[in-house]
Amino acid sequence: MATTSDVRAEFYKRIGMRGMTPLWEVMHALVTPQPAGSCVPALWRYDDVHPHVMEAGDLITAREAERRVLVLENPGLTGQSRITGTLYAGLQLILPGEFAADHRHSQTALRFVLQGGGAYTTVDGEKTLMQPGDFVITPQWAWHAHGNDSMDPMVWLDGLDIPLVQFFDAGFAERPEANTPLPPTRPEGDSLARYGSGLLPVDQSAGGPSSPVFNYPYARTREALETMRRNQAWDPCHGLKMKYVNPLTGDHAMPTMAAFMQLLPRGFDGAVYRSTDAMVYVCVEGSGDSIIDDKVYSWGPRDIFVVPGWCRHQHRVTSGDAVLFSFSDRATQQKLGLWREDRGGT
Ligand code: 1HN
Repeated sequence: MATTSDVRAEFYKRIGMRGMTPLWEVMHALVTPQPAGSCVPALWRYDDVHPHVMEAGDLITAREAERRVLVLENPGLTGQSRITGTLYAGLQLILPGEFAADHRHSQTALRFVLQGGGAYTTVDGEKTLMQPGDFVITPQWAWHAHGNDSMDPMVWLDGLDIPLVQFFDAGFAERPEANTPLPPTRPEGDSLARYGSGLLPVDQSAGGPSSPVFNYPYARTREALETMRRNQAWDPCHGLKMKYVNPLTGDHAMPTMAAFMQLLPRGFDGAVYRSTDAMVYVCVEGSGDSIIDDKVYSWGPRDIFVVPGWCRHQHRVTSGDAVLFSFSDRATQQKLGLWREDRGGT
């Protein structure tokens, strides 16, 4: 006699041939009480990864590689070029004298400069020299190239919304035939002066989905935090945390990714926090511990670590004042009405 499960299995097979499958077999995996992603906590110590980044510099030129990057893969998502479920990250090296040619793509990119000084990126015809701690964006479909006319190798962290764009199957890219730089169309510093000085052109209209400011220099960010600390209560979870914004809208600087810089004072012992966006952190100054799901991750300058979405965590400062840069897909989640946070919950 055929059992119920035999009969059901035979039914599933027949409907499978017609492109159907029973919801009741998968529903609990599709709609979970809590987020159930594969992203796990992770930490990359700069001292561990840096020698390998430099070794890549001996193996391949920037021209040959197009972009010489070591991808940071989340240990829960190996083989997928993802640092979180929705974001890509990598460490890019550009050596003195190198040029990484112009290209453009529908993915949005951010850079966070870790090491070096005086290499440049060109975004839609405007060049900007980069320094450690600078936050630089490349809006979707903007031409961009990188070069290094300084004496020092430069390393930065790239963050892109590649998995998100993949999910929508909306990826396009374009590379010109020649490797020659596109001619400059605006002088250096133009966009920061025009849009990032607390002023806007009087007849400025809406603008695109990304901020027209594309380099947010660390010197300015650091000074803002230092000035604010004199008259600002420390948030129990975040210390003093600011978001990078598009001055035309007040929204996040990029349509898909949000980026932040926070100051945690000497001795800070933060309260437990979680939010639905998995965060990629970079320590800029100081050192500390983050307790993520009851495990301690210790970080110092240039270390990179990941807090998965909806994962309880708290930050503790162990030396100096600490400054943390971070980015996530919060800009997307908020637009879709998905973002949630939970302060101090147990
Ligand atoms: C890209 O365009 C850059 O322009 C870096 O520096 C990393 C990873 C995947 C796809 C495009 C860059 C990238 C990338």
